[in-house]
Amino acid sequence: MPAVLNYEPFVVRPDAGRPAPLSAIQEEILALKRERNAVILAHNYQIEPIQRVADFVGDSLGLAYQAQQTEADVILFCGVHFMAETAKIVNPARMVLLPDLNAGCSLSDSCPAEKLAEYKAANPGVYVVSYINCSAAVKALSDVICTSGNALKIVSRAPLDREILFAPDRNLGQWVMQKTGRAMRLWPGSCHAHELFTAAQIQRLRAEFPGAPVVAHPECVQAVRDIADEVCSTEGMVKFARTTAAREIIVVTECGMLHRLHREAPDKVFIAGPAGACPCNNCEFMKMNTPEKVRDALKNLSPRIEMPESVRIAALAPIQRMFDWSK
Ligand code: CIZ
Repeated sequence: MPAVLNYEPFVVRPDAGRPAPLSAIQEEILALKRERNAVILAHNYQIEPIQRVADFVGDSLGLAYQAQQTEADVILFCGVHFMAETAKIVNPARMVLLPDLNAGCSLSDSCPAEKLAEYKAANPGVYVVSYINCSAAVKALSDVICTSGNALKIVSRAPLDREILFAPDRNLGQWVMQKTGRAMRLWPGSCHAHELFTAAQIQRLRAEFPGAPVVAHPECVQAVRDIADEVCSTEGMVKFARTTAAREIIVVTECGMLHRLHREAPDKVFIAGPAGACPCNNCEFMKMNTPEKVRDALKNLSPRIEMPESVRIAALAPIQRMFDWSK
């Protein structure tokens, strides 16, 4: 294994002056947004041109709150399918659009609802804590939902007399067990993008940027989490970047996050964790949303997120419990 980097690192540096003017397509999106009385909610992992036209950029929890509270007629959700579904679950009166219905999630796919139903039937009494990265049908089978930002709090509040099944991310679940001391059964799922980070590559990057703290997402494998200076959700990363005395920060999560961090802490230097020989670890599902598809979704009011009302109502209960326990 080479002792030096085998790629040119992706680095976002402070830039002087004003941001570049909006492109024609971005202007078109903003005009359509007004015409449709739409709100654009974008996840931290979206590409920069989409983040720039969004009304709110955040993590799943922040986006779910925004979706619940909005009075706009249309929610244009720039993220992946389970996130747009969550918006529909919490605010069914709104039309929810997702620019590309194929924007899925490997974590969500690793836990099909039928398999979870079988598991529950074989293990009666198990208390199901599901990471928000799962389908509406899986949420409907869960007792409570959590995000990476509130997982420690949610698991700490789960009934002590029940055995917990944590689904679907085994890495996040393992981190929660380590931090809370609460034993849990872990569903064998993972995020294909976060599992690409390796401790060896992060160490090489650290040697290149001495003094830069490593901030890693809890969906990373334990070897990566173990060498990180901070393990936290994407919103935790924003807080860390704003408050750390360090000027350079190595960011070990999906690459879109660097754009959000750059806006929130413009005086800092952000270095992306690599995926193999690629300097930036992109989730191909998150990147399916493009400005063209965002514009077309607003123009055509399609593709829409719909689900049977029985599933929506069953999925709302564990989300509402998460909201209540997060206060
Ligand atoms: O919860 C989310 O939005 C994800 C996928 C990551 C994070 O930590 O914000």
